[in-house]
Amino acid sequence: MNILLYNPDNEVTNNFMPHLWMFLLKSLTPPGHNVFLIDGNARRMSTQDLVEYIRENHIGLVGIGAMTRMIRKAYRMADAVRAAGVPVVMGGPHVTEVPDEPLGRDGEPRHADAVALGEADQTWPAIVADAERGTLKEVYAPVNTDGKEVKPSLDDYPMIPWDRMDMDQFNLIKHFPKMARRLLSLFGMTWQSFHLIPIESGRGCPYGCEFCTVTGFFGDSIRFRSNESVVNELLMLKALEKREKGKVAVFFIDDNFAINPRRTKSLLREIIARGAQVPWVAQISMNLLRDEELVSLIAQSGGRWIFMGLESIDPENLKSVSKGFNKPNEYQAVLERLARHNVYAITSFIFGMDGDRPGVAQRTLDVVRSWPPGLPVFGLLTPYPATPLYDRLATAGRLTRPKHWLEFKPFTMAFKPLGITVDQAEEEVRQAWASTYSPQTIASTMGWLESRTFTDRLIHLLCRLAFRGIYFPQMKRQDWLHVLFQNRVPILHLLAQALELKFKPHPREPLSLEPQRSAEPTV
Ligand code: B12
Ligand code: SF4
Repeated sequence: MNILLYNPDNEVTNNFMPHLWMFLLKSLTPPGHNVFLIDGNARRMSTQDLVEYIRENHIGLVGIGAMTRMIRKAYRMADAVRAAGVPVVMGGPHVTEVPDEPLGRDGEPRHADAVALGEADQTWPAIVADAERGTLKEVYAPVNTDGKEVKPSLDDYPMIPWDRMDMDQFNLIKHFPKMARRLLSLFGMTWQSFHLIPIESGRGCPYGCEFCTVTGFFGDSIRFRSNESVVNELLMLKALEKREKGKVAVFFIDDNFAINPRRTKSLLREIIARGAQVPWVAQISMNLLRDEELVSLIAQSGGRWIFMGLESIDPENLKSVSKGFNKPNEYQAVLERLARHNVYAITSFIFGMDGDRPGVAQRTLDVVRSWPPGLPVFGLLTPYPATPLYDRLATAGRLTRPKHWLEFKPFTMAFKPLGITVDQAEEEVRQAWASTYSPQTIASTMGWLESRTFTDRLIHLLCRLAFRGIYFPQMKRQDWLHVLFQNRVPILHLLAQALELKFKPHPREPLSLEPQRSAEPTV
């Protein structure tokens, strides 16, 4: 049977990384089937395009996965596929949280023939077999014979054959406008491909922050892959990058990559010992980054950026969403420790919490400016279905758009905040993005980084220009030209340094994006 796995885009921004679930389920598909993958972020499709694709490729089953914010588009695409006579199975966090919605058991139209609840590693082969026999059930749940939920172990995690898959649609270089590619080649970046690959080394997070779906979905039992399996995957990617004359970076998508610091350190040591370093990004909560040894190993193993949900600079706000383990008075020290090792942070903030008052963006920005530069991102507190936050706000009658996902609008509140109006909260988030990614802020960030390596400066600048696109989508050529023109001073300054390094290379600073050695002593 020919199977299509499809992940819709959110119709607003472009995602920069393929979704792991598609590759994982492809690897877990029993032999004898052909699995096609389409990520709407890389290959935007209308309902008609999708139906044509399905007909041309004789697809017999379509699997659709989506986060809450893409679900509206996912349903639209699913409706078109079903109308063309091909069965649809849906999976992922959203349909697990509200399974009655895709199955039309809530009195609204039905969108899926079947749903896969929770982690589908073990149910997927059964779904494929049933679909082939034409006996799809409505619900597939990972349960044992007593009906108790079973979380898959990651001991026998499959090797995802990245090197044998057609990764063309995920080649980020191809999405760069020609002009940007030419500019990058002046900086020595002449790669044929650039792939950001998602890898999971473990699942689960026990922290239970009120707004987060992870503890409910993956459970508080943490599971890890073996070090060997993760390192082998990295080595395969390194071989792929060599073969393609391209560049590979990795996003460890674990919710809390250092949730068990002893295990994380042992994995990082093995990466170093086996020479499996590639530049990587991971999500780690700030409380785990007090550990100097861990940070040093992160740097030596290729870690470049750490995504941290700082959420708020107000301890009371943090307590109100069960995230009191974040300590705002330690943020600066943690970020400085990372920066000493040439590791930087993507710091995520949420506005609209109960303690927020007008001016919260400015107060946050004032504090952020006193830290080493990173990539701050801002969002509004969003009640995702089946989270404790959703239930609290629903009980208090504060939800203004209880099914906000069916009318998804980015940066739009779905509930009444306490100390600020809906309009003010939305304005705060706009202001935070505009100020953080203004040409003035980008120029001053580059000034701070002047004493850092050329590589650090180049990556900061590229990320700053790209992250701007999360709030101000930069889809067209004119948008990019405008951004480049506005930021011409730091770009030209960096270009001059690149030319200088090319013709008068500095022995201690090669023109390369390979992980640089940490300035700190090794562990
Ligand atoms: C990596 C990641 C990102 C990446 C990019 C996504 C990507 N390209 O991979 C980035 C950083 C960009 C990101 C952004 C956001 N993310 Co995010 N992200 C994740 C994260 C950490 C990992 C996703 C992952 O690959 N997991 C591992 C795979 C194996 O698990 P899985 O996707 O759940 O798939 C399994 C099952 O669900 C199932 N399955 C999934 N799909 C399908 C489909 C079929 C057909 C079947 C049968 C089964 C099936 O089978 C898989 C194997 O068991 C998850 C948390 C998590 N641990 O999952 C959050 C998560 C998905 N993100 C979340 C959110 C909220 C966001 C943002 C909205 C945050 C924000 N405010 O900006 C944005 C939205 C991005 C967008 N494009 O619009 C929420 C989603 C909640 C929800 N109900 O939708 C999650 C769950 C985290 C959370 N805090 O609750 N994210
Ligand atoms: S620490 Fe992160 S992943 Fe864990 S519950 Fe909190 S927000 Fe979710």
